[in-house]
Amino acid sequence: MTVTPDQVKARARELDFIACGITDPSPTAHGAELDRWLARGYAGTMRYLHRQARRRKDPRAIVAEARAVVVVLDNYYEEKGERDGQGVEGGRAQSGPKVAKYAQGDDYHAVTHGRLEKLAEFLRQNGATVARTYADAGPVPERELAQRAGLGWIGKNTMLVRPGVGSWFFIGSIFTDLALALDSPFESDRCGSCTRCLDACPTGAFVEPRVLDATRCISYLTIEQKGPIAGELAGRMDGWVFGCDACNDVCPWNQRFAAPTAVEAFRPRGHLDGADPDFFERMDDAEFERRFARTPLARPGLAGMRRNFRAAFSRRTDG
Ligand code: B12
Ligand code: SF4
Ligand code: SF4
Repeated sequence: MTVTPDQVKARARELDFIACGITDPSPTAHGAELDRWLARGYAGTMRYLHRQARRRKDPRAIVAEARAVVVVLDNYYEEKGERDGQGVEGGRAQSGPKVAKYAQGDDYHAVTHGRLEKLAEFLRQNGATVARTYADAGPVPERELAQRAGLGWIGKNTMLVRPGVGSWFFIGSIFTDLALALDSPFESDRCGSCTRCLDACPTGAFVEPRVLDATRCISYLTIEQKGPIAGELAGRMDGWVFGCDACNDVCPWNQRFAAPTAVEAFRPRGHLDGADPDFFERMDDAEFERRFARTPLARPGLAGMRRNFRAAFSRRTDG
């Protein structure tokens, strides 16, 4: 049985993925950048990125039998979010808690992964004996594979940006032994002279265009890092309590092209509607578990969310 790339892409569209491209698992062109990034300590406590480096640089080592990688984009954008209606102005500190858009709906890992599995099943029905799925988990250099599959360019904020779409999407991939025809890489850089994302970062986390010191990124500080948030950074969090959207919000490609997701499960659930600064201080473990176990907020846990609220509501002291 054979399947064409067009049939795979049509199935991806039926599953509400907004784009699909195909590349191979050959070594990435930017392995040296990854080594330099890790050596400079920009991964902080994300030790898994060091452990996965060899496979990120050479994706053939991820799934030995793979001959092609099917890459999909999963739009999570929704205009109405928890941060709307709370007087967010010019990205400055506000009184309400701000949750990054990608985390306002159901747990995205499950939502993207479930539909990715259906696409993998389609490949199996059409002759694949290997069709392994990855979405934000595993040693996959997702943005580079997506760029190579023709889906967009890597912007100065390090996001994969797609013309006519922007960057409000997750990336998923399927490593398969099907020999599918490959797409051409997306070669141009559409950022031009724009530097909006670099200028907008509240913590100054960009060392240079396309190089992010993750240890200064609010997303890392509120989700990945354990332990306290250093005072110098805590004072700059601008009300973000889980993740951060500042370098995506200002991107002209998002401002012009973002369109609401067709995936119901990504719609905002109002996890923190009406939450005041003491919201988590009053809560015990049982209540946190009951209300947040199936949301992205479960990752930092109750202690982490208390820490995030304290930091996000603290004031900057260095002017
Ligand atoms: C670790 C991680 C983080 C870290 C570090 C982020 C970073 N920029 O490195 C932290 C916790 C800070 C983070 C934050 C966020 N993340 Co994150 N994160 C990842 C993860 C797991 C690994 C990324 C990684 O390897 N970083 C190491 C650096 C060195 O690699 P890289 O940024 O991919 O850069 C490579 C290329 O850019 C290339 N390169 C360098 N220069 C050039 C130049 C050119 C021209 C080209 C072509 C390539 C190239 O070389 C690098 C090495 O391979 C990926 C999932 C995955 N498996 O890839 C998700 C992922 C990148 N994150 C994602 C998201 C959504 C976010 C947030 C928006 C969430 C939020 N709202 O808070 C923020 C955005 C912050 C930002 N500006 O990046 C999405 C991005 C989707 C997209 N449109 O690009 C991903 C792909 C998850 C997913 N499956 O959807 N994240
Ligand atoms: S997510 Fe926020 S803190 Fe992180 S790099 Fe982007 S603007 Fe800076
Ligand atoms: S804000 Fe400007 S520089 Fe940054 S990713 Fe978007 S277009 Fe590129």
